[in-house]
Amino acid sequence: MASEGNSVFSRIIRRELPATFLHEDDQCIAIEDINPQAPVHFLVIPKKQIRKITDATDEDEQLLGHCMIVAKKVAAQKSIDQEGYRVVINNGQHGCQSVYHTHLHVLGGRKLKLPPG
Ligand code: DGP
Repeated sequence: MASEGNSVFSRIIRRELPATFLHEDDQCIAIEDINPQAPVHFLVIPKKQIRKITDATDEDEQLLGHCMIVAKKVAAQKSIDQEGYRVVINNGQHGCQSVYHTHLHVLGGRKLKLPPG
C-alpha cells in the first residue's frame, strides 16, 4: 500500500524525503526520530494518513494494532525490551502533536520520567 497523504511522513513513505528506516511492510513503516528525546527514539507510522487518533475509526482497529506489534518487535531489535520503554501517541493541540499523521513514538534506552510534561 502506498501512502497518498500530504504529510511529511507520507513523503518519507514515498521516498520523497530521506529517513533512517528500521522496518517497512505493506501497512506501516518505522523510522528513527529526527529529534530524539532518548537514546532510542523511533516512530511507527501507518501508511494510511489518519490525521489524529481522534479521527481513527473501527476500520482502523487492525492497522493500529499492527503498529503496536511492530513497535514491540522493533524495540526488541533495538534491545530495549528487557529494561522497558514508553509508547506514546500525541493527539491534537493539547497533546503537542506537530505532525498530523498519526504515529507511535517509542522511547527507551534510559529511565524515563513521570509524569511526562
Ligand atoms: P508529534 O509531536 O507527536 O507530532 O511528533 C512528531 C515527531 O516527528 C517529532 O518527534 C519529530 C519527528 N519528525 C518530524 N519531522 C520529521 C522528519 O522529517 N523525519 C523524521 N525522521 N522525523 C521527523
